[in-house]
Amino acid sequence: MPEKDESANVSGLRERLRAARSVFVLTGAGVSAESGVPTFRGGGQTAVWKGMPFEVISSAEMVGRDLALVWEWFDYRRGVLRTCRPNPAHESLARWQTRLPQFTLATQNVDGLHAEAGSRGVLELHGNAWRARCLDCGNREDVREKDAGVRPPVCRACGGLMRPDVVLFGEMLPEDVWVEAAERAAAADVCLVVGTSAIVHPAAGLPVAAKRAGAFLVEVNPEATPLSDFCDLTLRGAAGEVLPRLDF
Ligand code: BV8
Ligand code: ZN
Repeated sequence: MPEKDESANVSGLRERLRAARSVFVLTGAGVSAESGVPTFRGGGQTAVWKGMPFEVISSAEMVGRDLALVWEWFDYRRGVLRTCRPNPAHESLARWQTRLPQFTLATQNVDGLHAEAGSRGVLELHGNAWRARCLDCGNREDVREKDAGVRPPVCRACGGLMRPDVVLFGEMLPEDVWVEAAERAAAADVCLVVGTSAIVHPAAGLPVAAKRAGAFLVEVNPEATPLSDFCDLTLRGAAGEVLPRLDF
């Protein structure tokens, strides 16, 4: 797309955001790519760990079969995340929240970088890798407060075994978070989809619901996705470069 149109689109969208009553943003691994967080599907490959595709190791079935291995996988993920800081894309979204009457940020990411950038009330559709949840009483604790040598960690409320507080494949999303996300998506007049391959459901259904409810749908992604043809505007670029240009 010629540069002129691109900048016209960007300034047009900036005006639309400035005038928006309600904005809904859905993010995926791509928004954290410039922070050094590996994506799951880059260049057509699916992330594999110890020979297992991530959909296998990150599955409810694996928690039942080998909880220790699931902890090893998330200990590895946290090891990578420990060196990652929010990038300009996270920072822009945190700023937008302070300038809009109704702004909702829903993420598929479990890295906690949106909150670290200052975003409040982030809807963590797939949970958070820094939290553990008790299999018996459901008590939640910050993994950084637990003895890293004890795996699986033990619940300080009831002594039960704990699991990563993330939504694994085959598991339902947290009801309250999902209902709020679906409501806000359907009420948005502008919906941005940033850095997601839009393959994993039901999260990928949110922008579709927003569009069906009348939202102006925008995709920010260097690559096309199954959502692209459904969008009113696609901005082909890196989130850390495109979002700051949309600051209003
Ligand atoms: C469920 C936490 C109900 C754990 C995750 C309907 C159709 C088909 C399948 C299903 C369906 N409904 C349900 C399913 C099954 C399944 C599913 O969707 N499977 C897929 C693989 C087809 N869904 C589920 O299992 C869900 N639960 O349905 O429960 C139920 C329950 C019981 C019984 C019956 C039904 C639960 C799904 C949640 C799983 N947990 N994460 C963990 O992190 O390990 S999913 C995980 O993978 C992420 O959270 C995220 O959702 C997904 C990865 O996608 P992305 O984030 O988009 O990342 P990806 O790498 O794929 O893409 C990155 C994109 O960024 C690319 O497009 C790239 O071009 C772009 N990019 C790169 N750099 C940049 C960039 N963009 C901008 N800037 C850059 N710099
Ligand atoms: Zn407990």
